[in-house]
Amino acid sequence: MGLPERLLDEFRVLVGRDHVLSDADLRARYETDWTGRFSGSTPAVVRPASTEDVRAVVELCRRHGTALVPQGGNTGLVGGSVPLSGEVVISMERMNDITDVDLDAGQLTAGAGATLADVQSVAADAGWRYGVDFASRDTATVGGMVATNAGGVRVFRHGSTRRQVLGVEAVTGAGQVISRLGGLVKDNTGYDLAGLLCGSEGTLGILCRARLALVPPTDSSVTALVGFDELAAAVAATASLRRSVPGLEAVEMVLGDGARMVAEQSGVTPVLDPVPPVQLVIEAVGPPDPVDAVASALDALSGVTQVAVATEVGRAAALWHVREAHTESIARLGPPLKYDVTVPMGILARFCSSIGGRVTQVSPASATWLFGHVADGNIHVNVTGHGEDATEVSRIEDAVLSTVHHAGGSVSAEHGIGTAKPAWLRVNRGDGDVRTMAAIKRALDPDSVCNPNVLLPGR
Ligand code: 2HG
Ligand code: ZN
Repeated sequence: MGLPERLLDEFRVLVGRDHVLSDADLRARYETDWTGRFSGSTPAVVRPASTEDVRAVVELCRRHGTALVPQGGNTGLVGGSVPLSGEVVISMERMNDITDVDLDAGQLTAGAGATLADVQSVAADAGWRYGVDFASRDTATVGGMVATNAGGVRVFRHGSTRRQVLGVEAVTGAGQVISRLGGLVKDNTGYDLAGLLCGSEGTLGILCRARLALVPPTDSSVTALVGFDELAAAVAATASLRRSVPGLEAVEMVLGDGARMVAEQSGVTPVLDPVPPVQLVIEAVGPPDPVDAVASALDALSGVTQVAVATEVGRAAALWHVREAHTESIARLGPPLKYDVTVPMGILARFCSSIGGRVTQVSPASATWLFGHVADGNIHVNVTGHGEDATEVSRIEDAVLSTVHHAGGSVSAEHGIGTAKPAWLRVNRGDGDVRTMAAIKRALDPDSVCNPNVLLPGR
């Protein structure tokens, strides 16, 4: 693999000797994703401290024909931020400042290496709130969130990351610095480059900073865990809650076998016991205080078998546990296969009740776990206990993703395409879309320096 010593020296001159990690021990944590499924090796991890450092690193890589993989918190789930083909890792962890907090506009500027939790906490200190939230908040970083257009549990209310991003500073693969961090809410001066970089998975350039819009703070909140016997009743309840609870912020779904697995793996007793076949975790916020609206909305639902309600933070976290602990609990069963799909709402219940059976037809020993953002139609299909041979894995993938595609769904709702699913991009998006994406890639990254093996490999 190795890089010429001369190139390593040039990196050292650019970012400082301590920030070019070439020892195996130091590189290791950047080489494998946290699920353990995607693992590669890198000749060096380069850790820039500024946009100018990033520009210089990109230029150097262009000159030497060296590919870069950008990495933040390494919480991605589709192998998009680990060096699977010997790329140099450009780690954004040092660029973690949060600056220019504007109390009047409700905006801040976050470095690519700032964590979601840091953004949330600075926003709260400023009397505002960040509209995106998900379980890996302590590790996931702004660069990765923009690169994957990260979603999470509040998308139906506040939109995904793209909706929060008012501008970016980034270095394209062609070495151009794009910088528009003024936070103008209305700005129709040409192409929306920030919007283009959202969801580009590091293939067009390296994100350095983002100007983020904040949402109003809350003064009250209520969380409910609601049990159902039937999936269809839970899906119908989701629609009904969206219509009737103005402050609704989250409606998440877990199933009975997943809830039991979480209890077993985490050692935490289920809140709803006996565990119902389907549970919704609901959160609504005020002002105005949402308690009465949620209580009367719950009363009006059909098919509810159990309810637990919390208005106090600690108890609310206990209600969320069954949902939030899914990813980590599944990981304890061994590296899972992950499919992150959206299906049209009209077939969501049918999809959830049939997809496990389709998977076991092609992989009899496997278990399928379903959970996710029911209000968006976004279900996380995780498979464990499957055989690892390539034919079985591809049959499982086919069983899940072709069902989704034929149902008019998306093969990647929020995690991206990464190195895991490029073959499905053409199937799901069609030739015209993929050729247009490839043309954009060639224009912004003509030497294929930025994540060349992700999303559009070989373009
Ligand atoms: C979530 O919603 C994340 O918790 C992770 O998107 C989903 O582990 C997964 O498959
Ligand atoms: Zn999710």
